[in-house]
Amino acid sequence: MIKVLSIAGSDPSSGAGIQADLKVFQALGVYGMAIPVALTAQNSRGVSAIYTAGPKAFSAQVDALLSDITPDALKTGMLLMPWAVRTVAKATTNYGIKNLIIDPVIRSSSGEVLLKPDAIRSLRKNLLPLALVLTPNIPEAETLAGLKIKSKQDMDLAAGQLLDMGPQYILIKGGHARGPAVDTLYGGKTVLSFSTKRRKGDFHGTGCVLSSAITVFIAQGFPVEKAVEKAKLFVDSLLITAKPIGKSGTKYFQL
Ligand code: PXL
Repeated sequence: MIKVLSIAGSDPSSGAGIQADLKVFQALGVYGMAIPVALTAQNSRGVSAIYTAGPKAFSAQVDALLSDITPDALKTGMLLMPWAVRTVAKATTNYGIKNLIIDPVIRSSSGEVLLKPDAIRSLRKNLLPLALVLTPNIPEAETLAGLKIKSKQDMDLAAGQLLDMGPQYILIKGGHARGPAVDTLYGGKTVLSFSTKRRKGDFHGTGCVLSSAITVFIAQGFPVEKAVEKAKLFVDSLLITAKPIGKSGTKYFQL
């Protein structure tokens, strides 16, 4: 049985965070596991409060799980605190986890901080060196690389700087720019662009669902290039059928 683990925040509306990740794992036919590092209070309008699991409760979950079960791939989402980043980094090394996919969630769409500044520093220093794939959107790539991305050249430069921090692949997601949604995958010898149609509306959890799907396909043994291609197609099919479920117009995926 192929097993994948998400370490991320909880979203009770279940369009993002560990709940969305588990739905993707289920939909794609692998055994999904999840450890919440933080609880968000949120609905379709945005995040209204954030609480952490606390370092003890978090480490206890990580050690209990990983001392017994080794996932074929691990995905991280909202980590919030530096101790969470350090615990994940230690666990990845100590428990010999091979495929680490990092979705460097820094802010929610509504602007709440989901990764504190000292956690960003820890992510750069402790976690990025262990990553197989890092999946920033443009604002996250700007923050992590420390430069503004206004052109394709800037994006190439940011990707180069991020690769220097250790991940084997960087997928920069262009969904927040105008025009078609173009994501670019940078690896040691690879630069590949994936273009999909821009779908109408505001969507909740697109980044979580994409990185979870990439995680599944990598756990199943696909090379990173193929895993990203398949995950993009999966997300695009979900964008087409997404519907608003709450009082805001934000669309949620039918998973
Ligand atoms: O989509 C970013 C994200 C990830 N994880 C959790 C979230 C959000 C956005 O709100 O709440 C738990």
